[in-house]
Amino acid sequence: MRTTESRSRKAELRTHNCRRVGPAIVAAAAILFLGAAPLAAGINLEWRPLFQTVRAGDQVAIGLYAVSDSDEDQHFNSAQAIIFWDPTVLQLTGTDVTGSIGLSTSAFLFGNSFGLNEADPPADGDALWVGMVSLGETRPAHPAPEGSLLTYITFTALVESDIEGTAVSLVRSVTLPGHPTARSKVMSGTHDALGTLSGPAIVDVLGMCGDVNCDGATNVFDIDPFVLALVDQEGYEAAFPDCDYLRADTNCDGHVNVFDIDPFVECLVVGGHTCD
Ligand SMILES: [Ca+2]
Ligand SMILES: [Ca+2]
Ligand SMILES: [Ca+2]
Repeated sequence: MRTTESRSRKAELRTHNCRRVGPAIVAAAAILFLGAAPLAAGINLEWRPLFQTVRAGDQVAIGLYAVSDSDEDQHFNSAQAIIFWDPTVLQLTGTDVTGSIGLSTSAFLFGNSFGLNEADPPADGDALWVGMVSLGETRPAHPAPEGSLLTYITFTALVESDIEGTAVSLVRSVTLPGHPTARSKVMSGTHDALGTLSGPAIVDVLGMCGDVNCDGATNVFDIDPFVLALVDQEGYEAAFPDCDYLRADTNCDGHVNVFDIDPFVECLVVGGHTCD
């Protein structure tokens, strides 16, 4: 069960998010860079989430960028990235190359020899993405901060995430039982030019708007729980011990009160109300 402190922090987070979130959009993402810089020039792989805060049911798109670690463009002809995520929170749906630098292939190739892509699309929290340009061609990895968008990796947010958000990670190598070792790579000719991998992309998934009884849908069955939360927090928490009381905070100001009634009705009637 969540503590009062964590609820309070969540309220702060929501309030913070609400100030700057359009329809489930946050412009910037906190990206941590891990690992020592390579000795030779390299091409780094870096996450840049398109949206950092979403609601359950929303689409999630995380940009995968190739970033030259020198002041000059570096060229490559293919790349692959091992991706880990929490499949109970996010469902991988595929890739989207809209606005990318143009790859002839951007895919999770089903049944690859490393055992990572066990389904199409992979569903168990680990996958190997492969990107290739046409034979004989190369693409530039621009220096930071521009970088080069390889592809978006797309997910559907299934459920509300923990207070810390849910992490989507880039992994340098992994060995699954009975399979050869898979490695993330950026191939420049026959040379692997991979530099560093960025830290995890963190996506904060908020509960579905107006789903105050936590059954995954917003409908008339949420009305009584909403009213209960409004008038009797303890009663609500006793009746719905696994639900976050702040689900009733439909205007995302960190409090549950009469000012949440109109936004709740909006959630109920039109669905998908977001805090903007
Ligand atoms: Ca897998
Ligand atoms: Ca509900
Ligand atoms: Ca409120």
